Order: sequence, then C-alpha cells, then structure tokens
Amino acid sequence: MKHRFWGERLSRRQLLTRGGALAAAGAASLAAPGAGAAGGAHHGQLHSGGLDHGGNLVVGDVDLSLFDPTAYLTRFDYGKVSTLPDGRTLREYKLVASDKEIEVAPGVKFAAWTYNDQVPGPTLRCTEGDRLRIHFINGGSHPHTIHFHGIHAANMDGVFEQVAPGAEFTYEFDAEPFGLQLYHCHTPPLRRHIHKGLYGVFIIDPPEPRPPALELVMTMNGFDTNFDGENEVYAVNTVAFHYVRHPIRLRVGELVRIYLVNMTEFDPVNSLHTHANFFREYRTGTSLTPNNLTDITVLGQAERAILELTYKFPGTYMFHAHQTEFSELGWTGMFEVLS
Ligand SMILES: [Cu+2]
Repeated sequence: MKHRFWGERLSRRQLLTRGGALAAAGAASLAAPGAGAAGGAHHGQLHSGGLDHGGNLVVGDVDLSLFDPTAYLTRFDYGKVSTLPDGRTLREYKLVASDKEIEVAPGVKFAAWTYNDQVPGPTLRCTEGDRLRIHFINGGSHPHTIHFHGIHAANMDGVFEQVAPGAEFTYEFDAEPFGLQLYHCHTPPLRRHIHKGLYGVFIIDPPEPRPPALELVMTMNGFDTNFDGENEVYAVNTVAFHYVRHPIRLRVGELVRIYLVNMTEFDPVNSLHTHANFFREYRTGTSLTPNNLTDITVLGQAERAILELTYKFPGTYMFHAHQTEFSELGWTGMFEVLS
C-alpha cells in the first residue's frame, strides 16, 4: 500500500488526496529511494511511511555539519564594525551567491542557489541609524542581486543593477526603519530566484534595544523538489521536521522572542500556531507596542512579525503551520520547556 503511488507522476496535492497517504499526522517518511537526486528529478515525491515511525517523524537526519537549523536560530551576523568620522557605526558584510546542493529532509537534496552557502542566508543584524555596506559577489551561474527591504536610494534597491556571474556590487545605505526586515534576490523570474534559496533575515534593532530575551529566527520556507510549481517539502528554517527531531529548549518563565519571516513561494500564505500558549505579536516589528495577543499569525509572502511569549508550565509543546497540509509535509516543531 505504501508504495502504491511510487513512480507515478502525481502532484503533491493529488498525492495527499489519494489513500490518505500523508494524512496520519505527519507520519511521512521523506527518506524515499530515488528522492536524493539533485533537484528531486521525477521521483522527488514524498510517500507515506505509515504509522510505524510514530507521529511527526522522518527516518534519519540530514547532515547537520553542512547546515544546522538549531544553530541558525540564534546566529546573527553583526558585520565588521568600525566608526565613521561623524561618529556613526559602519557595519560591513560580505555576501557571496553560489550554486549549492542542500538537504531539505533526510535524503532529499535540493539544487539551491545560496547566499554564503546556506538557505536562508545569514541573519544580518544592526541598529537603526547604522551605515551598512554590503559587498556582494556573484559566484553563481546566473545573474543575481540583493534587494533589501527598508528605506534607501533607488540605485541601492537591487532591482535594476543586475550582477552578472563573476561580477560584484556594493550596496550602501543607512539602516531604517527599525523592525524585522528581509533581503532576497530580485532577478527575474523572481519566484524562481527566491524559491531557489536566495533570501535571508535582516533585523534592524531599535535605538533603545528590546528587553533581553532568548531570540530565535524562524524563516518559513518550502521546496519544490520536482519543479512542478508546488512545494513538496515545507519547513521552518529549511529542514523538514528538524525541531521535532531536535526540540528547541526553553525555560519556564523565560522571555522568548521569535523573529518570524515568511519566505514560502507558490502558496499565498503561511502561518505559525503555538500550542497551549499565546504570544504578543508585533507585525513587521516596526513598533514597540504589540498589536495582537494571539496563538496564530498568518503571513503573506515576505511578511514578517516579531512574537514574544513565555511558557508557564514545563513540558513539550508543538508549534506548526495551521495549514495542516504544510505541517504534515515538514513544517512542525517542538518546544521542550524545562522547569
Ligand atoms: Cu537571483
């Protein structure tokens, strides 16, 4: 039964509606034979592993030495810091685009385009008013750019100044406004360049920093492993079910701040739902006053929100997309709250 669909050319949605293949609460085995071909090729479909592996698990693990989503959560690139003659802070970053195969689920490879060899690219961080200088080198096989969300001059917008393979470009602007921003390639066809992995999180801190907290970056993304215009794998931070295999450890009473960005292509919206808890939501992070107290946020493409929450009771809690289809295809994680 579980190999019944193997080798058939089915879309993800057809797969999902036939035989309830993946309906068993994410008990999907992504480690399918043949799925390891770069780009997924023709049999990059998920198939049901049945219930024998327990809920929300996949067989094995990805090679975490290449990209570890747990490390990504708390890794911030503040750039090379110096002081300008006028006393302001200058931060210099280097981003290199390249073609690189990544692993989005155990055994499932994806022919990505990356900034600094990872998807998402590094999380760039600065404070409002800093001068930023970003050296971009295109080491990939296609033209690319970096388009930052923020306020800056037209010629720093990464749209018209396409950077050819082997060429370089330096973006320079002041960091504004404070909030949770992002960057991504802006070369047509755009959805292809974004979906291939050329995006990252860009945090501009307010002049007066937010209160101390455990800060976690979560980028919701998806991967079309067989080029049918739909995502076969969903995740927060690239690797399907990573935080089920490796729960995020928190403490009771600890303030947790999540920088949540939606970089999912092909689907109009994505979402995050926290179990047994509510969070304060700051849409786009451009205000220090929350605009919601809720347990679910729904974000369109490139939308983002800062979420703050504290767990009252120890235990293990799920967080996941409330599009259950996404959650069963990889976008599910766990918080392990210690007393
Ligand atoms: Cu590009």
